[in-house]
Amino acid sequence: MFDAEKIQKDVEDFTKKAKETTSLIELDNIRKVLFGDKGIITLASKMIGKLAPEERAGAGKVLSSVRATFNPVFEEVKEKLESVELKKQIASEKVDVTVESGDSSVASLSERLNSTLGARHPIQVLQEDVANFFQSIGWQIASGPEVEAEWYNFDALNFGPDHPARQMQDTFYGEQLNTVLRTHTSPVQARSLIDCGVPLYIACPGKVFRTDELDSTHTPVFHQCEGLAIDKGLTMANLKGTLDAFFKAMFGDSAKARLRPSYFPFTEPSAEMDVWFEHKKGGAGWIELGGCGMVHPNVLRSCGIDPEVYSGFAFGMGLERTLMLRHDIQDMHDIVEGDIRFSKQYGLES
Ligand code: FA5
Repeated sequence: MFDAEKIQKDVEDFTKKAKETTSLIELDNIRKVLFGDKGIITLASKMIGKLAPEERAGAGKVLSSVRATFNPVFEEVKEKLESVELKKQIASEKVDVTVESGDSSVASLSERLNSTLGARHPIQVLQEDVANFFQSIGWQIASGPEVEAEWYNFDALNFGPDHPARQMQDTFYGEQLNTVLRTHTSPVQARSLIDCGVPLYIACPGKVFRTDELDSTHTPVFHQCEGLAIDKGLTMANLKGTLDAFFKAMFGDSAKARLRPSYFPFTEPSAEMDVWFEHKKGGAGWIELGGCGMVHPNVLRSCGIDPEVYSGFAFGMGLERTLMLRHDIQDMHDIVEGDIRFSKQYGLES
């Protein structure tokens, strides 16, 4: 039954309660008692259709009038309470940068700032581990530009203009003539030989780009580390020994290197390099990590070095794949998506 008097009385009572409340939650509960799915006004509105036609207009007016009583009060109180809540929140998040630190631990700093500390990305940490190893054996760390001249990325490395090997690495070409996003870290070999001359021992970790789709083992933007050693009398045995020592530093004492014949325009002979290492979950085996070889005499000549006097070796490996092996990561997406929870598994520093 549509009881206009009772509806008006109820709405008056709840409007009074709304005026008096100091809580947004309670205010919303009051609204629900009137306008929720089974609220007084909602049920009354549904009843109108069942009234005799001559009663409907009157009932409609009653409902409009009680809405006009309640709604402005509700909006006004809501605005007032929201502004109070906001002020409280701002006050609670205020950081007093002048407060002296009683405890220098990272956790308490994080608590005081009321925020979450980040973590370094494991690829960044791996690049530093790799650089530290090569510095520890007396090599220097070199770098080069990511937007690279085609000459350094290909020509200086013995890829002729129509050499089919240019298609081996799917290249992003720059808008500026003869520029590319470097497809590997090998152009740093040529830059360093020209800039520094010989003898030269360098490692070059850095970002590289290829038109590969992102999937569980590929990403279009990834990292490599190049190694280059040029001196008098260097041989494949020096390459093998360097890789053995490097893999032990990266994967533990039982790790070792294996070379399998391959082809790169800038090395002759060339090899794929595999690492033997023990998996964290148990078991051990060979896994391919990158390419290597003795630097091609044409590369030395391009850089003004006499290949009759100097020889040397170079290698390049993918750091994302190295990280996947080292930490048993199954999917490349985890490395590139930038989710802080992924980086945090490796701690704040490692
Ligand atoms: C090269 O890039 C040569 N510059 C390596 C080299 C250096 C050979 C010096 C000889 C002397 P390759 O195209 O195979 O080689 O790439 C090397 C490594 O990069 C691969 O083994 C793999 O670990 C990694 N890699 C290649 N493409 C991708 C990709 N799309 N995503 C992630 N890692 C990749």
